[in-house]
Amino acid sequence: MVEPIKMQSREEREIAIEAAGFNTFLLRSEDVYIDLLTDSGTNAMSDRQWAGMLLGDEAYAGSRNFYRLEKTIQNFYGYKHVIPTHQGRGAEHIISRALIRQGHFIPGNMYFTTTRLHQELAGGQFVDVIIDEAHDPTSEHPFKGNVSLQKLEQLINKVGAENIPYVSLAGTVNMAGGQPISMACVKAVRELCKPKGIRVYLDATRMVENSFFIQEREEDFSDKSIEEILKEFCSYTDGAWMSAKKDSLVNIGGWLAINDHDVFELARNMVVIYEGLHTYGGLAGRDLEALAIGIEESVLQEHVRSRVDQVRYLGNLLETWGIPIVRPVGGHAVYLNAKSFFPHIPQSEFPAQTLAAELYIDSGVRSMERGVASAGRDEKTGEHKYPALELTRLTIPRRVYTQAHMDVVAEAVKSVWDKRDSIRGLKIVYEPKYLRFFQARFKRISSS
Ligand code: P70
Repeated sequence: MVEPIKMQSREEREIAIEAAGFNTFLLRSEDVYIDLLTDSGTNAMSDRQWAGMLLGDEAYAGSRNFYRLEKTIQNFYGYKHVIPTHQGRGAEHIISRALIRQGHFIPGNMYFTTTRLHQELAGGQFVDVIIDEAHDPTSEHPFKGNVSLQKLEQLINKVGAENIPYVSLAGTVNMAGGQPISMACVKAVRELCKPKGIRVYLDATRMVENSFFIQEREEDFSDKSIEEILKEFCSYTDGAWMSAKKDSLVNIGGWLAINDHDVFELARNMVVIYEGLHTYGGLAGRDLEALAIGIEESVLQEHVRSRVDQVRYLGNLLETWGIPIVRPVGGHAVYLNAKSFFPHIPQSEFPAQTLAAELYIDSGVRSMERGVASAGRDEKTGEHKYPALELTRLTIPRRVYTQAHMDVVAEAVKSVWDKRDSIRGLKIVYEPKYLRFFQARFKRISSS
């Protein structure tokens, strides 16, 4: 799909960002020139996917498209049972409610906002067991998404295996900068957990891109296909939830896949309360069809390589100009290190939020904060949680932008970089209780 984009004046953008409370989530899409807010649901569908949309079987129950999707997920991801959901968080909700009880602990390779919230709402507490290198934007570790087995083992010894319903693993860890987890690591997690009866569940949202990094960086995988690597990785886990809006190249959709029949039955029962019947899960038949086709296209070598290389192209350009980004460049986005970008803005004044707002004002490029605003507040003290990483994410939709767009984006970032010393931070003036970054409003801190 091709869409006309509009370039506005700086004055118009100043007005738009003020009206949006300096929050890029509150901008109108019409006011954006190049939209790098997210790679979620913003991918361009192929001719085959659009053709598939016309083959929607919109029966309430037992749609043909569901059976095709079920088979495709079984083929490519290898899980036994499949439940469609409207998107990723619908699946997170169900798996969390099905397995987590009050007082449970859920270890994982760094939090993700919606995942952690659903785990907490179900009565659990998320515990970060990612390796230390993940919190260091300059570390060149090839698998910064890896779990620290030592941290995981310590937690198990401390709280007891019976209080850990599952380990929550994610492919290309979003909040760490799109960093992959290795095959050796998932195997080791499996070996540690299996004898203790702890399940391993996977956030498969960007597991295809993770598989590409395994192929590129891990010994013994360079001659394996993305498809083979994906399936092997999933085989060390008991199930997965998925936001299909990313890897799978659709505008909407998700799923939950589970090997254990009892857990599957429970989840399949819950889906009818919250999403829809278990053969559509809040999606239309045509959406299920586009998703099944998207999965097949998503694992193609040339597609994944050109996608990840485009992200790296942008990252490399910024690096040649000395602009601080998270190293190595991740799978779906370039993450600007806002702490180094604006050393004069304390974290309490939202450097990453400031950078996202300034980039928009300067050039109309929309990005997303991934720092203190995203981390939220500590339940007990009410204080901001201050994450080590304070990042502004330039997220690249799949099959949408060209290399020329990347050049424009890089120059836009450079332009803010060149005047960074004159930029002041923000204060928060409104915040909702849940996932505040989506709807919070900010004001500029005045110079006096
Ligand atoms: C993004 C989107 C969604 C997402 C994810 C991972 C690793 C689950 C989900 C939820 C959208 C988003 C969500 C929260 C905050 C900001 C942006 N990520 N797991 O842009 O899936 O959105 O389909 O419910 O990245 O990174 P869904």
